[in-house]
Amino acid sequence: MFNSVFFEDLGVKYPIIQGGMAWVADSSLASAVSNAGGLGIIAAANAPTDYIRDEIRKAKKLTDKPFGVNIMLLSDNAEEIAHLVCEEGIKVVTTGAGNPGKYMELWKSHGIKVIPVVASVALAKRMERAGADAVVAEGCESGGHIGELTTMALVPQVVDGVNIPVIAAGGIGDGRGVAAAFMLGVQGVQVGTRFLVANECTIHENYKKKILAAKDIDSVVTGRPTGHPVRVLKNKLARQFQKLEKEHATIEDLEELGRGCLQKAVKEGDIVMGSILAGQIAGLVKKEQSCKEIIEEMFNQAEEAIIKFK
Ligand code: TUI
Repeated sequence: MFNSVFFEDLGVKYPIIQGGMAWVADSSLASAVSNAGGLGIIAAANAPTDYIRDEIRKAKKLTDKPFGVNIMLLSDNAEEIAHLVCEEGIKVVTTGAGNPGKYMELWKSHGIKVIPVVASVALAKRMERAGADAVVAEGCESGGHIGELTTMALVPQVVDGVNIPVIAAGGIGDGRGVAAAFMLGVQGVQVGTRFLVANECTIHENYKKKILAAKDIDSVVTGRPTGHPVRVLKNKLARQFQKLEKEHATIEDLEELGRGCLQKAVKEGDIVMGSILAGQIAGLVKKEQSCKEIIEEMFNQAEEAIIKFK
């Protein structure tokens, strides 16, 4: 039912992209998603270039299906990663937290499909003009760095604003969300939070437990004063951020507090003083499953949701 020419051309069975979650989306998760018929993504985040090269090479051994790399444009080594994906013959690049316009020609000349993640119609249009193959329209229900608009408001406006395929992201955690997104006119969905608890996701057990225990109102946005709003689950660190922000702390102090906090949560399982990036849909995520089970369940449920209205 959810046939998408864009994903078929990529050789991807289900129109689903796994979110490029910083320090989470490694070769294990990306290859499992790709093997399950979705499009797995390795997140470059602000990791060292050599580490990302190793992850790409590991993923190539773990899957013969296409997978992509997400480039976080605020990273100091974004330019190096932009060249690395060309050297490694990566087929799909997604980008986040900025405008990838300056790399577009390079990637197109290497036959890479470019899918920028956007949070506004204006950037979607700019990306289309620059040669993007599709865009992910990401609402502020998402975890991590976010824009201003909700998925429900952003996605149909981006669909109307561009002629390239649009993929919806933000707040999609089960088949009902997939079905709803397709009603808005998209060709696919991007899912992050649900994959945090996938069996093949290598994050610390404490992080997974925190997601599984989350309620609807357990996420909060910090970082607005720095110009980089980030959605995280509430904990002591998030409360300290909110306190400093209320006191109009300097950007340096806020950045100092946040340094290394994501890795603290992901690797060490520090869920008190680590950053637990997650979307608002965390409250819906109640069980650990394989990527195959997650994807098949989502699309079966989406079909059922739509059949109900026929
Ligand atoms: O990028 C993401 N999600 C992320 S990146 C990240 S690492 C990070 N940590 C702390 C601060 C900043 C980054 C964690 N999660 N999602 C895609 C996304 N892109 N959401 C919003 C945007 C975005 C926002 C503004 C894209 C472009 C933009 O403006 C660019 C322009 O020139 O208009």
